[in-house]
Parts: sequence; structure tokens; C-alpha cells
Amino acid sequence: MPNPAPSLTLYHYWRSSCSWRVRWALAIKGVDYQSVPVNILSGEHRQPEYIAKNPSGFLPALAIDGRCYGESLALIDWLEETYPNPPLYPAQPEARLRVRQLALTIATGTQPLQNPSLLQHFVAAEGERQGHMQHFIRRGLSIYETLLGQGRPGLYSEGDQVTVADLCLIPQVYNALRFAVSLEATPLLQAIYQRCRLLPACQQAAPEEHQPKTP
Ligand SMILES: N[C@@H](CCC(=O)N[C@@H](CS)C(=O)NCC(=O)O)C(=O)O
Repeated sequence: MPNPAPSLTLYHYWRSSCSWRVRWALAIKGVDYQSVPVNILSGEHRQPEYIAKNPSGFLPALAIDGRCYGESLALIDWLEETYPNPPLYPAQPEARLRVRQLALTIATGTQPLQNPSLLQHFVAAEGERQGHMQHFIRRGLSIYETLLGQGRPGLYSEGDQVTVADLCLIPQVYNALRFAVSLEATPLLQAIYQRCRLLPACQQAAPEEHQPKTP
């Protein structure tokens, strides 16, 4: 008898880019999960009840048969290993390396610099936050664009198949637009963004599909 499918509960916030990555991976793999919204704006992610589930206090977190784990890329890798089809990495080792380099350019080099917890700590004046966000988003996207130019983009960031790189890129570009960062200087990633936004799995995972009816 095959093992029963694990029961999954995703703790996430509708506008969190890291949450969108995992929602999109779940949608691509066609995996069902229970959805538990956690409100970053009201500080629910800093309450003891959530910290007990994910000690970092960051979103998202995924409970697998009742045991909770954090870190979006680790969660996506678990999904990839548990539900290999369709794959989120190319088969060839150097192409996999390019995908990881792109994904980490966003996941470790760009997104963390925009976190509310970091901004509250280091950028005291509310009015300076937009400029800070724009600076680091522009920098991250410009590096990504250069890497695309040196790599093997096709319809998506690596070839013609959606990979983990796209799962990181698209939510970050959404944030760029939200914070009025122009994409004029990054045409390759802009085209990939527009193409991905038309994909049903990407749309299913997008913030507008998860925005609570009442704030
Ligand atoms: N490395 C973590 C980062 C998670 C993360 O930074 N999540 C953001 C939302 S995208 C968050 O929860 N921020 C809350 C805060 O900064 O207080 C991951 O990939 O899961």
C-alpha cells in the first residue's frame, strides 16, 4: 500500500513574496493544503502561538502531518522531492546551478533587505523607507538581469520551463511595481514577469487571490 498523502497546512500572508513562492509551487504540483492566513500588519507573526510553529517568526511555514517547518526554499525543495512532477529544476547540473544562483540572488540578496523587521530596526524615518526599498530592489533586479544575459533564458528564467528561479523572481517584481521601481532597465526579466503572470498556477498563488475580504 502506498503511503497516504501528507496533510499540509500553509501559514502565509497574502502579500508576502516568500509565501507566494510556496503557494505557486503547491499550485504547480497540484497539491491540496489547508490555508491559514497570518497577518503581518497586525503583528500576528510575532505572537507566541506563531513563533512556536516557526521560531524565526517569518512567513511562510508549512505543517506536514502536524510538524511545522519554515524557509520557503527548503519547503519548495521538500515539495520537489515529494512530488517530482512537474519538476521545478532543470535536469542538467549546470542549468540547475544557474537556477539556484538566480533564485538566491532574490531570496538571500534582495528580499531580506526589504523585510518590515529590518526596516523598523535600521530605517527609522517612515519617509525614508520607500527610497531604501527602491534602492535594494533595483540593485537585486539589475543583478538578476545581468545573470539572465549570461545564462540561457527562454520563455522563463532558465529555458522554457518554470523553475524555482521564476518562483522567486515574480513575487519580487510584483513588489518592485508596488514600490514604483521601473522595469525599463531590465527588459529580459520584465518579459518573463509578463509571461508568468498569465500562467494559471501563478495566478492561483498571486496575492490578489489570497487577500482577505476584510483588512
Ligand atoms: N528566508 C525566509 C524569509 C521569510 C521572510 O522574510 N518572510 C517575510 C515575508 S516575505 C516576513 O515574514 N516578514 C516579517 C517581518 O519582517 O517581520 C524564507 O524564504 O522563508
